[in-house]
Amino acid sequence: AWKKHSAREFKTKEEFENEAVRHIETTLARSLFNCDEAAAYAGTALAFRDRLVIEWNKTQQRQTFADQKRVYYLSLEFLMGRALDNAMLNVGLKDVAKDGLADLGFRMEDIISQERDAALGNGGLGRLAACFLDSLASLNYPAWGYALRYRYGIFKQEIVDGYQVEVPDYWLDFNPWEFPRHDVTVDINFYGSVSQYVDDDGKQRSVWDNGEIVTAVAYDAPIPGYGTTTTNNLRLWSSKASHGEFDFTKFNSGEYEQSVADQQRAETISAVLYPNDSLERGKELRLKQQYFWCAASLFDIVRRFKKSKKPWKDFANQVAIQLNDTHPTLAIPELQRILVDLEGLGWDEAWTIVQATFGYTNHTVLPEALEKWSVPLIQHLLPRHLQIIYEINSRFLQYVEKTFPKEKDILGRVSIIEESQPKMVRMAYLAVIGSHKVNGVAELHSDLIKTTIFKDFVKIYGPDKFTNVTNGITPRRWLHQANPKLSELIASKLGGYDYLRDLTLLHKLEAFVDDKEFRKDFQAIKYANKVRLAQYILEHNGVKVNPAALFDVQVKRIHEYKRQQLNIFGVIHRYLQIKAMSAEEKKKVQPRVSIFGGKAAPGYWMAKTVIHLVNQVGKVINADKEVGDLLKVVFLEDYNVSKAEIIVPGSDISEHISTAGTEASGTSNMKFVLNGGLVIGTCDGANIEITREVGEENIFLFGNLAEDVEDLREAHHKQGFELDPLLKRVFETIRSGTFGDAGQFSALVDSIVDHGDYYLVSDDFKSYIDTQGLIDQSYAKQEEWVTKTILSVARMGFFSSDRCIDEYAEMIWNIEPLKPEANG
Ligand code: 26Q
Repeated sequence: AWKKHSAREFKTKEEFENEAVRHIETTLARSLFNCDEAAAYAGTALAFRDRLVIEWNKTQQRQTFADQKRVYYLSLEFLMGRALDNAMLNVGLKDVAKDGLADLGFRMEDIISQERDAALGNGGLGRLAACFLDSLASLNYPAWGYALRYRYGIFKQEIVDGYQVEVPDYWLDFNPWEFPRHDVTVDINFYGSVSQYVDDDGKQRSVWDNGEIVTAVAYDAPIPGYGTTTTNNLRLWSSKASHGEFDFTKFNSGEYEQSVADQQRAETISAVLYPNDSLERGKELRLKQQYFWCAASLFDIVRRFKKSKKPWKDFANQVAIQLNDTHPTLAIPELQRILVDLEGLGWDEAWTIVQATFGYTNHTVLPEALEKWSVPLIQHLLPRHLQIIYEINSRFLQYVEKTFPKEKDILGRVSIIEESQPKMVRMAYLAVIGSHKVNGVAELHSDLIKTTIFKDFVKIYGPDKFTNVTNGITPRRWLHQANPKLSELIASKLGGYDYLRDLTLLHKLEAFVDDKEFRKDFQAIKYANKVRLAQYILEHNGVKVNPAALFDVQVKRIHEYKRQQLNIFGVIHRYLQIKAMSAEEKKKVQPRVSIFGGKAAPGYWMAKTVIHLVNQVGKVINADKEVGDLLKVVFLEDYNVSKAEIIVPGSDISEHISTAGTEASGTSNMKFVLNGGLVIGTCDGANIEITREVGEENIFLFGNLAEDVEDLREAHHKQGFELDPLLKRVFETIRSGTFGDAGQFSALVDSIVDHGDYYLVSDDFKSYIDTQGLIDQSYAKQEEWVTKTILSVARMGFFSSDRCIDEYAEMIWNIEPLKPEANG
């Protein structure tokens, strides 16, 4: 008889050492003689992995037997970062491992940094999905994530001569956190044709076949919760040639190359994450990725449902599927196809199930970022789905016509098909029509989608279909893991770590705002985190910065709408001011370090120009003896999750300065404030709600409001506009060649001077500069500053992704937690 399991539940450092060593010697077949940091990492990871696996199996079994509704989070991106630290903190044995590693001669930080980031995402949307997984598990919701197992994550960024260079991120050499499930496969069809026939009951039916088949193989990763044994599943699909496809006749008859080429073509589907976070239209491979992933995930979900032997009418009581942006929208026609073509349900019966199953989260209002696919491309790749999309559209338009008979233009406006040349499928409209709820990610954003891109749909469906769920972040990674000293200090005041599971408890910190000891400790922790960041900057940029200076950070994807150009123009302005000062005046200047980081999409020239300018400006300013420590400018290479964990706690002020109305939410703003930093920001995205929570005296807001943006842009075009005089001086400096050949930066300057300044850099410049001045003054009054930061931390409870997940569970998914038994 099989023993139930052989759990190796180490509790002491000796037991941990035994487990780690056993793994190094047997699982890895390595001698302890040459146990380097990589081996120590592997041994530690495998020891903790064993702990997760046991709870993972129990959780999955419990969820299967519980027979209650599950949520499936479909996201093409999960920006997970590293897993070991998270696993150790969740299991609750990080200190034990630390002591054990010390016995073996290793430092915990060195071992943790051996792990490569799982960088399966671009930025905010992908990291949000990762925070959601953490909260879903921590709150005991039965939930799965589904995505692709990209062989290459987001590229690694190198800065060479001030320019971004992209290097492939092959991350799978050693990944102890994934479990291949070679027995869990799904065959996915592409291309081919549709034929109609009449079935035995006289019903008209469609079949899609004669296409090309690619096999999806499941790879699973455990997602442990904090303070619970619930361990959920993240399932990633990898593509490979199907057995039917890999043609052995070809193989044997000497067409070896062709047969290997076919195999490689199949594997290409899951090869690489697309590095654009604003759309690059029309790439067939991207559409193939989307369908491959949606079809494999839905097959898996339906297969699981069918095992329960429940009738189809129960499907949406068992299954909630959340669409993270429009990337998984093909799941809608795919489920309709499964129900109608394969399971024989009637159209209306199936459609009711589809709508009740899906929820759609929108992350942008920028028109250029709304996904569209050409009708000929879908026709070619997914002929049956195109028919289904047309049928969905025609029934929808009939309804609209009946309901609004007097409105002639509405049909063209809301049609899923854009009547362009070629015709395009508007994925966001399909997602709205196929879901029962649509949500934006911050209040302003949710209001904006209702009055702009989805205005007609609010009229058609009523306002209740549209809702808001303001984004959040997991306090486990973004406070406890990234800033253990602050987490510990807070716990010492609040009587333990309960606040990590209920972040609203942070409000109790307000009582300590005047506590001298606490203030001193709080300040010392910020200083220590700045020292650590300064060391990092010295090591990686060769620039020595003073930890006592004000650290001003802007780290995020590089985008014109996020306005890193506004920041660097502001830095140049500051430089010009310092250069014009007498020695006496210089003494009054608040020293600053301007820290930039972020990747540009490889084909986004304007973004790459911004990176180049930042580097050139840094080169000039950092070498200028007249400036010295008063101003330093650094660009941190290859910004990613694990680097954010060092950068975020080391910031005094961070910049969230998008043109009002363009940043759906932003989530790093929340991370910075939670770590005792303040924000300079526009009235955009979640900045508005952060202001409401922390109080407007604790945030530095500036710039035009969203409601004025349209008028300003129109005025630019009709009347032209007067360039802000301070900005003009900045441009003259750039044009004079101070930062190298001015021609290199002309596109950037011209987009403002000659092409209408779409992102309102000039309109907001004065207000930005003035606000930076206020920040200098406020920072100089350290006691006032510390009060602001403590009160802000105390008021950040709302921005936990736990609150966010509870809102989704209640308003959109209608699911309940499934707690492990008390002894489980
Ligand atoms: C789509 C089609 C083809 C290729 C790429 C894409 C693509 C990929 C990623 C489009 C967009 C993205 C990512 C978008 C994103 O990160 N949006 C951010 O989402 C955050 C979480 O809600 C918000 O906080 C940010 O405001 C929003 O910009």
